Amino acid sequence: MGPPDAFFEALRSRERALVMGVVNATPDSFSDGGKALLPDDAAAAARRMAAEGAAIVDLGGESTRPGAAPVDEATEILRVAPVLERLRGEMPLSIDTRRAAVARRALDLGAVLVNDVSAGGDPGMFPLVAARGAGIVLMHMRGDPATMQQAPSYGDVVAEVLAFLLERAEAAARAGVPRDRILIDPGIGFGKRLPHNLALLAALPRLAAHGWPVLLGVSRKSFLGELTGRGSGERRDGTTAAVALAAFHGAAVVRVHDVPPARDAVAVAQAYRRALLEL
Ligand code: HH2
Repeated sequence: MGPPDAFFEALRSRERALVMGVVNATPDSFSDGGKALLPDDAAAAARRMAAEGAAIVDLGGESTRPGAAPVDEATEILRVAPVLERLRGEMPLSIDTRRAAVARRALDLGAVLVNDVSAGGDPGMFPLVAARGAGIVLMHMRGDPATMQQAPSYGDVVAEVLAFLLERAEAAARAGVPRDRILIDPGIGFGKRLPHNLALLAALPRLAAHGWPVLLGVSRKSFLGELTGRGSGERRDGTTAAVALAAFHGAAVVRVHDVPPARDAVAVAQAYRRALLEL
């Protein structure tokens, strides 16, 4: 339980990265699709994550994995609204959507954050989030999920992603979204090949240097499979290593499917960082 602003207060006063737990009320999400399609199952998963230490739970009704087909607005709302109804007031909730209409319904039902992988692609999104005093995650994606992994290429991936994110953050602020409720996210795996993902992870301090809190989603992603040889059906424990590195290098929020190892990784990373500063 917490007041509606508990998440933003935690973000402001954080000493370590916050953990965002992922609940996908979808049949086709890449790692947990189908597990939480029933509202009671999704709500139970969210409650478990909050108990395990998630500062916020991100609920999605549309898969954005590479190659995923888009779903219509009504379907997306039908998937997420019953879950939000069940969880209202219990924990800070985020809605993972690109559509302002879905975000509106979620904010009506108590969500405090919109996780928008299109960074305000829907022209209604920024005005809505501003009018509600909610927060927004602005993520970089090249193309759209259906096509984004078809030979993405960049000149200077870090410079391009950073310029995009800074422009979107200023646009959201101009539209009236409170500046301390805007987060940026380089969008690991969204229209990026392994070298792009690694360059963006390595550039985390540079991304964070502009003052916007950085959210990072590495959980179980295919770049980890490329590095470790673990297939999509296997455990990708590389997630925990990536979370620790992200937390060490200044990520504000880590978005994960499995909260306990992320929580522990963040605790270790923070202690390590503090010890390093005291050397
Ligand atoms: N990754 C996924 C979905 N949403 N949002 C942000 N801000 N950052 C991310 O890296 C990110 C995201 C993909 O993961 P998942 O939700 O598990 O899969 P799917 O999109 O297939 O539902």
